[in-house]
Amino acid sequence: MALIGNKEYFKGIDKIAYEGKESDNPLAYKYYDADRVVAGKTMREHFKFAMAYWHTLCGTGGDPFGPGTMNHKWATAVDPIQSAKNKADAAFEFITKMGFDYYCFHDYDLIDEAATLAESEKRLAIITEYLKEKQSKSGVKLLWGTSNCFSNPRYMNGASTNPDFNVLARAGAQIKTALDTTIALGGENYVFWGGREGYMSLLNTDMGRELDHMGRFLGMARDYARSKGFKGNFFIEPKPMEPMKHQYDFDAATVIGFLHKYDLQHDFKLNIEVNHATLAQHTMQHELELAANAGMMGSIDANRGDYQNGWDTDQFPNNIGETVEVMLTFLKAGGLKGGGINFDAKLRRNSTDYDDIFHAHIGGADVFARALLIADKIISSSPYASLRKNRYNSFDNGKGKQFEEGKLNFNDLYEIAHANGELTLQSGKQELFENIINQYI
Ligand code: XLS
Ligand code: NI
Ligand code: NI
Repeated sequence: MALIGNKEYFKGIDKIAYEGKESDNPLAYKYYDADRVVAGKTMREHFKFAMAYWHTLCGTGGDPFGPGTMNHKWATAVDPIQSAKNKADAAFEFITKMGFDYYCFHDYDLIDEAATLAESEKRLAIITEYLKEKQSKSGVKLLWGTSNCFSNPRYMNGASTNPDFNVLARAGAQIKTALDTTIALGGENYVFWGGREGYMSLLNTDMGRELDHMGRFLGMARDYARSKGFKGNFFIEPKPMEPMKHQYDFDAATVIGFLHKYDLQHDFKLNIEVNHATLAQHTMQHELELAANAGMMGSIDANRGDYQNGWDTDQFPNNIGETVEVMLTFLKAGGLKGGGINFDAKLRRNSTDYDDIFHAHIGGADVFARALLIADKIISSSPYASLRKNRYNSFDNGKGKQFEEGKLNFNDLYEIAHANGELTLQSGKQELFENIINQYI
């Protein structure tokens, strides 16, 4: 396996091949066959799988009760620039070995933030040149960039929603550079996850004013990026809580309303994350349906939470039933608008071998691939689609059709109800739907 950098970090692991579901090789795909065509597109095109820089390269397994358990070989250099280059080498070796086409990052995943803004910008410019070269040699592309405006203590009260204007301005400067970096690397999208855009207590918070600030700030960021020729999508990533008690981008419905209120609906779409849906007490399919109906199903952060303790555990996806539901909505909506499937997921703290990181991503890609095959069969050869459609057939002609066309008034409904007399019950057939899904899994 030819390497782009000088050093091989994942020794003994070759490029992951598709071997089919009969294979016992743990380092092979059982379902993800990148060039296989399903529902008119290759799996590669449907998914646009991406590696998340922060979890895979920067995460070390630390938790509130103990330090990291993983001593990554690419993180040992003392010089921040050398260290960032090593990390980039490891990232591109990994992505290439997985056969993925994309990656995603926060600005300071790429290189450590320096003591001053000016020095941080210099560092980012250096690593951007290095990544450009690695992208062109490997063919790997940037799915989206983003900015970490939540870790540094200066953002403890928020970034664009901070009550101190000077912190807001500082976030603006940081995001300007993150946008420049994303544009320089040909990024296809740019993400805003409002990590600390919310409140810990309403007693000290003017929520209306903070929301107005966030709306204005996002419009300014959009205008700047467009003025620099950025043609991609802006995504908002909803999350209801954590780190804040309440985050303004609570869920898909809240964000869609926000985008319309601040006239951002033409440039912004949603990046929906499984674990965030769980935290909002929704299913992932619910969030996707809302986004798809608004024409805003932009991208997916793939992971899962823990259904027993409700934490944001960011585990790798492996639930086939849940993923089939996701893929039903995905196919019905005609796929994602500009985005892809980013594995925003991390190893468990006690998964400390290098092959664990491959097993995790292989499992994630395979559960999506298997779910795509199943959802395609359910849609194309089971009674699922027609059963669902038939529930609404009273709107397909006659008065129901006139209602949908806006040709009836409220008094018409009154007249129709009287003419109908008492109605017979129409079954929702939920168990039958559930059995069809199970039959195809
Ligand atoms: C955190 C978010 C974060 C975003 C990018 O919960 O998922 O990782 O995806 O800032
Ligand atoms: Ni998350
Ligand atoms: Ni995420």
